[in-house]
Amino acid sequence: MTTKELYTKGARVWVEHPEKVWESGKVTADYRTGVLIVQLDQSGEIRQIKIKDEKHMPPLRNPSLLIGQNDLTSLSYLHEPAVLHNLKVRFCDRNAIYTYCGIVLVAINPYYDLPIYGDETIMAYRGQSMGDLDPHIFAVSEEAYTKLERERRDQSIIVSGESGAGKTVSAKYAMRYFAAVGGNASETQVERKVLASSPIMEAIGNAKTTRNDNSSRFGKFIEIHFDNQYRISGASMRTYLLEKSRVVYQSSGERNYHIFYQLCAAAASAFMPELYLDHQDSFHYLNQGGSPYIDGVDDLKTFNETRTALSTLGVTETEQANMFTILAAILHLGNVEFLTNDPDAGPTADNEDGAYIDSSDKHVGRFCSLLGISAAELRRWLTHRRLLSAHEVIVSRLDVPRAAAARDALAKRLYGELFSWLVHAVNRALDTGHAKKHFIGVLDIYGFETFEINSFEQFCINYANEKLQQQFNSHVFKLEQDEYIKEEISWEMIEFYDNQPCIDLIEERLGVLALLDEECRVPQGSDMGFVAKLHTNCAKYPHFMKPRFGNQAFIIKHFADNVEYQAGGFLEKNRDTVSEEQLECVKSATSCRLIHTMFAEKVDQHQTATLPPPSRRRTTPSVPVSSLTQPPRRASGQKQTVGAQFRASLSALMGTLSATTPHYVRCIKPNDSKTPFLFEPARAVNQLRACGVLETIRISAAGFPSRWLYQDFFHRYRLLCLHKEIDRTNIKATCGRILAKHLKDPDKYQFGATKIFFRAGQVAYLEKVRADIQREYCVRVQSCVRRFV
Ligand code: AD9
Ligand code: MG
Repeated sequence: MTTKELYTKGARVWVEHPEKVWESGKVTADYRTGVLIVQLDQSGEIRQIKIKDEKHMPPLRNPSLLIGQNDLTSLSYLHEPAVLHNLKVRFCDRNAIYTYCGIVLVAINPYYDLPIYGDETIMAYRGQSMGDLDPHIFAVSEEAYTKLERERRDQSIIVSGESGAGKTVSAKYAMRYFAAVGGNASETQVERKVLASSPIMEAIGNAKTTRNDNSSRFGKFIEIHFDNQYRISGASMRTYLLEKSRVVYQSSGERNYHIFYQLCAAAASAFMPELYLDHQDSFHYLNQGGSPYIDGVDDLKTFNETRTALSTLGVTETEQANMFTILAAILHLGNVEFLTNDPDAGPTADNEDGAYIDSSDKHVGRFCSLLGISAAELRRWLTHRRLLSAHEVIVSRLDVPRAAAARDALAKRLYGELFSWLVHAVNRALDTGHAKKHFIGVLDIYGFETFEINSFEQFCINYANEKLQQQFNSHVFKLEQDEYIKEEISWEMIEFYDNQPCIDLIEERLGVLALLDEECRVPQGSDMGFVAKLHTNCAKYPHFMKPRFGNQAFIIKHFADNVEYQAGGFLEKNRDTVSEEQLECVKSATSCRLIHTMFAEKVDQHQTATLPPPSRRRTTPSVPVSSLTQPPRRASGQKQTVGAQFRASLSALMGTLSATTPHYVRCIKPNDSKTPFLFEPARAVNQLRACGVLETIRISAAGFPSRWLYQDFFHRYRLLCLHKEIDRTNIKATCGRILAKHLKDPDKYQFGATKIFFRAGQVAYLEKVRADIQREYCVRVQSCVRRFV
């Protein structure tokens, strides 16, 4: 069909709109060259649209038959407005939050508790194939479970989307599905433990942010293991890059990790008075955001749930008490204040910039008495550092900003170690000692992020998303093209948008990560030095850009968006170092055994991710072992930078995922006010663009996005041929006759073994022809009736 034939009077089109993104209209006069006249549906306004290039005509609307379909690939026109409109109709008019987009399940956050997650719904999906029931996270989970059985190949469910889009909720429902269908009701009750791991991880790894009251500040991949009978036999979890900076700093409106507020709420009801806890607002590490409560959340109640979950996972009372001691100690550490001069001696020439702690500071004392360490030693090393020169050891006093930074680094390290230990404890509980035969992995990782100010955390998060997008692209293309091969249609393999060049910019020998590590190694390395190195070495990469102003930032052109990163703090965050002297103090603790276990195990979250699953690490699962008495495992070799560890853990994750059959869930956040069923097109479209859903659709559009079984096609379009052209013994040939008559260009479709494959737009055209024939038929019948009457 030519452009002129498509854009005739009455054709329905989409026109760009600044807020609605797209609005619908009708062509009021047949298209001649250069101008298209459109009347907008809602306002009635007439628009003259200048057409500079016929490749960029306003997109055509799909016939109404196709609107609201379960699967977006059944749309004839697979462009952005069509996708957006279809999702909106389903979401707003039908409260349908799930839609398939080919192999991707799109889930729009309803901010409303729908009655669609009960056990009866689980049972309804059990044993059904994906297309038979409405799209649902349970349908995807069922598909993964049956594929595991049928293909005996490990599966994964990869959940993505921006903050607050519903990833964690979706991941939890998927796990609940597996627990229900794969539970073995044995005394190990591993499925109960799998579910109990969520409240624990949320207590220590989730926090209120401006975007989400329960935002996960780490990534996680949970493997649910199955035995030969496809019953759950155990599980394991890997975590990725916890946002440790939150322990010491929160932006306005945000909170620290939930567990701290839970603990303070418990302390208010006289829980463990020996922790010297007080109202949360009295702690510097908890009050910076100025927003200590969460609507609808009772921190005390959640604290009790956290404790129950800890007990379910076999974390003993002593271990729990030790955990709370460390958490309380961190809060007291945060309240240690540094003064600019010695309150006892008064300012002197050589110490006027130095940091001092007032002798009456009760928080140092509390920190030390909680852990059982020497207060004098700690006081000394909170305000001094040791420098090794060629001939001597110099001890110098820190200035106040440096002392505060060192104190914060210690708090972050303590929390990070506690987090890792808990991950380890969860793994210990989920490891039943049975060898895993198969697994289904559920990945709930932070989505692509871009803020006003983007730092090292955003860089890592976006790098992870680049890797996932690459994995997604290659899989989608592979799957699509495999189907063409299976159906034996003639097909020239197509190239797809490959984001490898962006990954090269980050990973290559002189790429961002390597240059950052190099700058961290040089003695006088600085954030500015790092940016300068980037600007010299990376200009040759097409995905690198220098900002127009300033020299403290760099831009990476990610697949989802261009992001400007401020280099300030990159080095410190990548090094993640703590004063050795302070660490030694902490390690000398006599009242908290968990400290020794934590540091002895030496599993920080990045290393956890690259370690083999616990089932292969430990061999004595039948006797419950307190991790306080577990033998220490020391990491060998030099400390890796955070960037290097993250890179290794992502590479291990990609290796794991590529050995599985993946199932993708893309979560969409439809508005920022958390209003139930409010769909803001501009918000939704940004996410669809960023998470690659439209890209997937474009991939489909390059190929044959619509497909019909021969029988189904014949059923719908038999009107398009004469009675004598129908051969019921050979439906395929009949379909061929219909198509030869109406689609003159043979490139627009292909005959496969069981299906006909159509290029984008063809089904819409056939629908139009069918509607015209029907109308003509009606007119003829009416005139016959009139004549007869
Ligand atoms: V983040 O990247 O961790 O900040 P997530 O994980 O994508 O984010 P989350 O799953 O925590 O978002 O969802 C945010 C909130 O949306 C939840 O606390 C619920 O209040 C709400 N939500 C999400 N999905 C659903 C749902 N299927 N039904 C009802 C939902 N509410
Ligand atoms: Mg989350």
